[in-house]
Amino acid sequence: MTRSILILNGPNLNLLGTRQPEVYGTTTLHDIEKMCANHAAAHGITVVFLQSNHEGALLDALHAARGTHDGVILNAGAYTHTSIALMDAISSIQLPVIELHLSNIHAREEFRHTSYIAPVALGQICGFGAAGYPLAIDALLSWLGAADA
Ligand code: CA2
Repeated sequence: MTRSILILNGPNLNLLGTRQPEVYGTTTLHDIEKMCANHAAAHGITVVFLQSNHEGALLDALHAARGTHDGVILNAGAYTHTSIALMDAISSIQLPVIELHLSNIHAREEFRHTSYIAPVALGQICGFGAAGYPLAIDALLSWLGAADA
């Protein structure tokens, strides 16, 4: 069966490439979506790319991922640092979730050092800008391959 990965992006990430290029770069979320689609095609897998500014919509997408996708790449944006609800959802869906950030959250303000996602994620990729997305796809595919073996 063709593997399927959900790539979920949280609040304000729709603004990528339009503001704060010194922090987040000039690549837009649409560019990242195309990059992920190309990467997925090269690996013969399916990716579904979603963005929402609403915590509930992100929760619904995580719940729906169970039985639909093999794993999730999640850039939860600022909800990373606040959302116990997202943490609980990740714990409950029994899917591998990679936490992703464009910036190195550990090198930024103290409040960004706390992640409610990290304790329930498979792992975390941060600080590599848009390149982190294909890296996360590779990491997830590698983990899924090892889990199958
Ligand atoms: O580095 C990341 O990917 C973050 O998840 C981005 C979040 C931030 O709250 C996290 O601490 C780290 C913010 C996304 C906001 O993106 C914008 C992009 C352009 C202009 C304004 C906001």
